[in-house]
Amino acid sequence: MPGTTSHWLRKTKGQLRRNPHVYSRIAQSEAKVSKYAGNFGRVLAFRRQRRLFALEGDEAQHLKKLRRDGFTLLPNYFDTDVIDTIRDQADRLLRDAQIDLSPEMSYSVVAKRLTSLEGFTYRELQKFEHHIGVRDPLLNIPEIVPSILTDSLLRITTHYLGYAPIRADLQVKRGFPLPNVESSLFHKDTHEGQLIKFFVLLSDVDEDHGPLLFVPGTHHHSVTAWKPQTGRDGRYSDEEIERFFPKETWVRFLGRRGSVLIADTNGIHKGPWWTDPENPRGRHRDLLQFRQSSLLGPAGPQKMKIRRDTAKRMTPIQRVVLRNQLTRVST
Ligand SMILES: O=C(O)CCC(=O)C(=O)O
Repeated sequence: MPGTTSHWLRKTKGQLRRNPHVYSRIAQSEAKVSKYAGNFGRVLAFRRQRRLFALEGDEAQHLKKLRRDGFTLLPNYFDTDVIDTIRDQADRLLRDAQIDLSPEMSYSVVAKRLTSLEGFTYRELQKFEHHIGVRDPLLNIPEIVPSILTDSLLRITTHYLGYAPIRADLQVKRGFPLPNVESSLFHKDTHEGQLIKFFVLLSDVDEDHGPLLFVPGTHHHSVTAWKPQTGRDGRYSDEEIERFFPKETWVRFLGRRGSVLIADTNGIHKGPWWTDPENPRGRHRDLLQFRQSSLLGPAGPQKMKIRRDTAKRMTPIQRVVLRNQLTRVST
């Protein structure tokens, strides 16, 4: 019975998970299987496209750092004018409650506190929801495609994976200063497949305004990276991480809007992290996130809606990365 087998497998993995020496081997093998068995055709196709994806300028250095440390920072990468245009549109859509209702953007639904976020006003959501996202961001904020999905960022991320993703998705999200729960507690996204994300700050972020924190080197599935043990909710406490990775080594993604972080979030991370949610000085944190992964993910092959005219103007690199990821819509 397939259900029983997968339950048994999950249980066994859960038990092995307590042994970092064994589990780091399992996680490393899963990453290789995901790349070379699951995506071999894509790996070969990407190798044939080396010319199109040839790295330029300092992209090779970013890729090297990303492979070594699991993250790389590009401060003040985008003009604030471009970012403000996108952020203003996002603000309008969010305040109009035009929000993404998928499970990934509805923590209250995943935690079974609610059946849906549908029907809530912005003011209501702001009081209880950890973060909310804009509905169909590529369709509703079409500037994102030419302005943010730059060939340069896509070259770095696609080289990191080694193939065009099975799934790519984009979120424009607002995190509210609420007690640190859900993704504001340390976690790994998954280790059963490969993934790479880039994050663009849409609002200025300092220590008090919900930075993302990343623990360098934890994406390699080394024995040490598997030493911290999670609680029942699959999240790690700060104290548990600190036992193995001193606080001073944690990287905080701070900076001006337009700054970019590229990170392999199979490494340990959390965000938005609030030093004092009671005293947020009235601010939320706005972030754009683009993910490329080797997995379909729990939601299955959900496609992003995009206007036909935006899709027509995509660059050859965008076409490769976003192949099979889009539903074209006439407006
Ligand atoms: O919103 C953030 O700062 C990080 C979100 C996160 O944990 C993730 O993307 O996995």
